[in-house]
Amino acid sequence: GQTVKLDAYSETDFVFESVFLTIRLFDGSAEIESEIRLRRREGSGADAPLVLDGDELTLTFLKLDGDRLPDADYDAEPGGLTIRSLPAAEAFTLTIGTRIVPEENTKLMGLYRSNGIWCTQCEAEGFRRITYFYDRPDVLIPYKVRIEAPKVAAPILLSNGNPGETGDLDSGRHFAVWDDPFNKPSYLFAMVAGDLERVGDTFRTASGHDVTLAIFTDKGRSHQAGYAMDALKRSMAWDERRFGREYDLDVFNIVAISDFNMGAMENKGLNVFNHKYVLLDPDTATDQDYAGVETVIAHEYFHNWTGNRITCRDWFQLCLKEGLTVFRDQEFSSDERERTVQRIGSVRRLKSMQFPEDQGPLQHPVRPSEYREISNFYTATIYDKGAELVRMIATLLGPEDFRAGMDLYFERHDGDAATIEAFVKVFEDVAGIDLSSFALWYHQAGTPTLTVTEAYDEAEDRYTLTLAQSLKQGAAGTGTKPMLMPVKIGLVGPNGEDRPLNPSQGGEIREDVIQLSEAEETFVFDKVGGRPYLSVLRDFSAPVTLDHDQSESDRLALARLDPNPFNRWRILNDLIGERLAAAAGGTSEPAQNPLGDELVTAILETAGDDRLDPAFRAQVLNVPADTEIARLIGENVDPLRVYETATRARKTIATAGTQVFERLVAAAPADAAFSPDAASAGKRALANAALGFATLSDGHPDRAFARFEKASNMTDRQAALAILVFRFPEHETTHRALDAFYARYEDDALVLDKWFALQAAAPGEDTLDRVQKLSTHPRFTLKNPNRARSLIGSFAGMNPTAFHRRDGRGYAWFCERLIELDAINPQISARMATAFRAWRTLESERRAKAEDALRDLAKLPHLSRDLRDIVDRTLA
Ligand code: HT7
Ligand code: ZN
Repeated sequence: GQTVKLDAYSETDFVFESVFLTIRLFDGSAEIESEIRLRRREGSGADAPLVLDGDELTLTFLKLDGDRLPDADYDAEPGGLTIRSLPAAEAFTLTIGTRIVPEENTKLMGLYRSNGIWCTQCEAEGFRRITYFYDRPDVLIPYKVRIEAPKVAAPILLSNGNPGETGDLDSGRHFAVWDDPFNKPSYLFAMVAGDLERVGDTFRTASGHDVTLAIFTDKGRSHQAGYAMDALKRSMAWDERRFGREYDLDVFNIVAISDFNMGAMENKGLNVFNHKYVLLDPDTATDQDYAGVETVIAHEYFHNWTGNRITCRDWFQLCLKEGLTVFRDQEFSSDERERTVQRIGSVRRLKSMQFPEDQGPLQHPVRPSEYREISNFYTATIYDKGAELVRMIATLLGPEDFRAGMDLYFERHDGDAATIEAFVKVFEDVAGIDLSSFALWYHQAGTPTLTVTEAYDEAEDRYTLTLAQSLKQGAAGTGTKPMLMPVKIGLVGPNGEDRPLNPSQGGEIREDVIQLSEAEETFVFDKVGGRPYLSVLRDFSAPVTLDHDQSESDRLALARLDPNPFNRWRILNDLIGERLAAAAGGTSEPAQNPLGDELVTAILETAGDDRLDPAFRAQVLNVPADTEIARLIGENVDPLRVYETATRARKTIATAGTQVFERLVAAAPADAAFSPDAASAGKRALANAALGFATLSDGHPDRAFARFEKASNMTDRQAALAILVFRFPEHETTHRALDAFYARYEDDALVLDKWFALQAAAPGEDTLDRVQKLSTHPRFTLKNPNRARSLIGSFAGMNPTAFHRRDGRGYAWFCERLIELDAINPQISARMATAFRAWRTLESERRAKAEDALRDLAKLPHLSRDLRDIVDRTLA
């Protein structure tokens, strides 16, 4: 495939002014008529042809100002349309007819059918699978859409913008017209037609405009859309409060679809969602699912301003909308829930998903400069590191200047297809500062290391702090210059008080933020009042790896004293990670207690401290994932040894904390009434973590099974089932629970996904045999992305012990599925293949087997461009 390069950007030769689409839906095919008003761009050659994008298209006719074009004037291929001899100066109308087969569209890009419903997914390059077009984000025009469809199969007809005329046609058909007054790029086009159920509501904007809200679901599921509607209204109100952004159309529609490649899509006025992020009730969804729905609803809604009103000039600017919108949804969740716990969740995600990407073969900068397949760039780096960069700007500027910068961004760029440079510039302008060394964060790939050195001179009562930053060259081969970063610190006294931060040398510290810009900077604090404990990188103020040789006693003191609650968690979590990595990375028999007694005591003290938020305590008990420990080890990783070491540590915590865990389990009745709020969810999280430890120490499944049976909600039911499946995979009790779960939920696709996913994630090499068997289950299919992810994705991405089996059978089986999947849906196969990204860090036997598997894949002639891109980059 061809590589697309940032510096090859140029404007289109023709300027599109508007488009009128007529979409005629039939069983078995769809006819599209696209009437585009356009003219040649001034300055582009008078004889330059019009070159339009297409993908697997069939042209049915082509007209210029109403007359058919002679065959000699154009070339129509499935992959593009080139038209010659077009008018030199005046505007004209092209009408393009195409025919497609939505029923055969298994890639789920463009127009496809899901469960009988016609729906579209156009980002990034799906519109070209519907009609020939300038399918690029810098072509912004108003769209008018007329949908015609059979009335029985599709009583509901939706598109972007505001609703217009509707009416009946012959042969049991009808039509609806939609008008979107806002200029938009093709990737934000959407259309849905089907027999859908509707939940309605209204929202009055701050300026008094009434908006009609609706969520459309499959028949019989609308009662599960109430929480999503509530989250939508809270998102709308929050964006007015926090960013002064109001909604701008008369209607806002959401449709829940069961076959969807990603989480959701922010099409203007018509968001299309994976139904996983809409449909919920306590009996079928966990607290994590509730939080996920809230986040995704908010995220897509926030895109209306950051993405739609201001979009991207080209796909290299993807983080302009994604990083910024993730930052906004994270802030929303922090305001709606509990800030520290939310921040812990975001940092965990960053470290478990983005850090490995940034430190491995798939490394790329937040603003890449080239790609082969853009769908492979919807990554943790673009989204999550992109959000961290916005967060750093907010931290560096402070809340007032940050808000002023955002206001200026909206004012200056409303209606634009903008760039990262334009985004950074608004903050330079409002704050009157030069952010060029900060802007390097967008271009330099990799996780910088922040090295911290401290010295205390007792005689002078002088404390010296040196911060140094460094960045290693990685796979992306980008620069390694020092970058401006905010380092939030505190000097903590023995009673947990923050001391003043007035350095006599090193420059001013505003509030608690050091603006580190050099490779190394030293700060001297005089008369500090005794040796302080250094609390550094508070709230994870920069996405770096911390290298801080701090004594265990200082760290354990901070774990108790630090006024910054995030750092109390981080310090314990880092200590656990380091200890486990040291024990699992060595070759000698790991110590009986790899954590050490004092750390275990500190963990238990926090977990048992009723003055602290239960959700926070649950996070302390959630020891770093095996993949995080593997990343910390860095080379010659044996995933089985990592798992065994982590299990040994969990057992030590369980044994030492029997009383704490017994008390916590007893305090949470299994049949308590359910409320999805964050405080109630936190209590369940703590109780279920405690149940896991209690089961580890008593060593039999009865208690988990009893809880499974009595549970009044899916959070507790799934947590108990996970304990059974993970700890006692072959026990008769576990089979009983799995069968009961299946019998209860076999017709609920989203819950059945959980049943597949749990079994695929059960640690141990034997899981492969069970997963193989499950892949022949009548309810298993590779065609539905959620189902494919639940079994295959969960196996390869969440189960290092089974996927990385020493004999290589895990890889062999996975690759066979990958090839099957690739013929159906390349975006999903490519994403799943990233499970190989850490292959070079494995011990030699597994490394060789993984490399063989990847090289065998690379040799196949018919891989999709998506999968080939990932395989080639992983091997490079
Ligand atoms: N902006 C949306 C991206 C998306 C997407 C990309 C590629 C293929 C399928 C897709 N579905 C949605 C999602 C978001 O970030 O809001
Ligand atoms: Zn997004």
